[in-house]
Amino acid sequence: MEYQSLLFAQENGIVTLTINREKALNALNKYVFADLRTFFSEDYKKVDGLRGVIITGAGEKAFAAGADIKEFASLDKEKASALSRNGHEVFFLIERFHVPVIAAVNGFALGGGCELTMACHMRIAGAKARFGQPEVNLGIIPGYGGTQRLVDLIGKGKALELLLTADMIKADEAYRLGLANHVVEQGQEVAKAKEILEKIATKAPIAIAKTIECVNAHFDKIVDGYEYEINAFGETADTEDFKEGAAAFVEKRAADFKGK
Ligand code: DAK
Repeated sequence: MEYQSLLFAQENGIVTLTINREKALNALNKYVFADLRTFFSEDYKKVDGLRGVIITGAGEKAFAAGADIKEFASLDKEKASALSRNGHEVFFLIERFHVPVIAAVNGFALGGGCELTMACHMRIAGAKARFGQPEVNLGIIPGYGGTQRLVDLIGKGKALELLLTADMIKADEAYRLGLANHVVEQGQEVAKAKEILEKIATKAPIAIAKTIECVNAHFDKIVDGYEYEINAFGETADTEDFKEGAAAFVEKRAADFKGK
């Protein structure tokens, strides 16, 4: 698959998307958003046996140092809101994706870059990763879900501190706060993400997809997450994979899940 601002690679059902704007520290411009939308709404269907996606940044310095400041500097209110809505739609596609998406954070993840990591299901931080929401330095607020997902991930008090001070935090602090799932040696972020995705790939695909849906339901202000889980549980119990999983347990062998 060919993209303007993303590099695409796949191996054993695991896709790696690399934001490829190294000279601009992988700042998220309209092409990055368009490419992410294309992959997460359409192109993923072309990947045989897709079991996980990794998003990372090109080079050694940045995951993504924000939305592209040069692109949004001259927007009026309507255009800015439209752009924000577009970003939200793309990030919801990622957050609601049916297979796990992991951000391999290889450097700066600031503003829109930090928001992108938070739309992913997990974050693996390299030792040089830096997270922050510096929007108030520019006279704006986060426009791609940062005021919401940061609170969900680290709690109101710490989220407000980061959002209001615009402080950048290091990988260890992100781990301590629960923003990063793991901190690894610099350069090992993608490898760690692959290790996690390969483990998940041995589980039943429908159960994985339903688990993601249920956890997202917890944060949905309209949906009752408990009701959602009750229904989703019924659906997983009605799959061939559940029969296979139970049989494999009794027969003391590894399950061979088919995603049915
Ligand atoms: N956008 C565009 N270019 C960027 C960029 C960004 N966010 N960040 C870095 N670059 C470019 C720099 O301009 C520079 O380009 P040249 O001058 O070489 O052409 C190149 O990347 C290298 O950057 P530096 O020379 O600054 O590198 P340093 O190592 O000295 O510093 C840094 C690294 C990450 C500390 C620094 O680059 C920095 O402070 N970058 C900006 C961080 C930041 O404030 N990011 C934006 C956060 S606000 C919206 C929705 C959402 C948002 C906005 C609007 N709407 C719906 C309208 C979200 C906004 C944000 O993300």
